[in-house]
Amino acid sequence: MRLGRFVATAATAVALTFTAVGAAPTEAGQRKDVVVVRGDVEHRLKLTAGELADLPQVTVTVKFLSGSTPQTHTYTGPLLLDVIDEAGPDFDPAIKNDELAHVVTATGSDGYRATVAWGELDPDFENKQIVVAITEDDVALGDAGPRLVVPGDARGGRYVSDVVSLRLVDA
Ligand SMILES: Nc1nc2c(c(=O)[nH]1)N[C@H]1C(S)=C(S)[C@@H](COP(=O)(O)O)O[C@H]1N2
Ligand SMILES: [Mo]
Repeated sequence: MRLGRFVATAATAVALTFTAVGAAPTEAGQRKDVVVVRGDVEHRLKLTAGELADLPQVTVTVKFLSGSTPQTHTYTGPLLLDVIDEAGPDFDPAIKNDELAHVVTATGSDGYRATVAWGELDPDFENKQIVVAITEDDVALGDAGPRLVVPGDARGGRYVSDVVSLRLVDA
């Protein structure tokens, strides 16, 4: 086989591997160590774990059920609010409380998604300390990737692991 043909075949195999994981290609194809902040923002951002670590850090200790197993963990990382603020939320001042009609959807590298409402994290409303965690129990998440932490949730469903995308959406 000619080398060119071999390379083309290998590239096809890689492409098929990517589509096989089931996530939207644009998100499954993101580099594992970067979180993209996108949607209704003034400038799309790509943040590494190092850049997440440069934002003000908060620490939260949370309990949630993973299936039927109770979990207690301490997480550190920036507030989701500060991460989105870095990208500049594009709220319309002409629309009354436009921010309260927005949500943030977190997507994991496996395509798993969960959404929080802006009113949950806004200091003028629930002011929940929703965190984009970069450490769990004092260990860097590193290759495991950042994790969305939603204090108060009884179940772990919104604790999206290996977050690759945070999208601000007008719901
Ligand atoms: N990326 C990703 N994150 C995820 C999930 C998933 O399938 N993919 N499952 C969620 C569910 S349903 C639960 S209960 C918790 C489980 O967290 P644990 O694996 O740390 O126990 O992860 C959440 N985060
Ligand atoms: Mo779950």
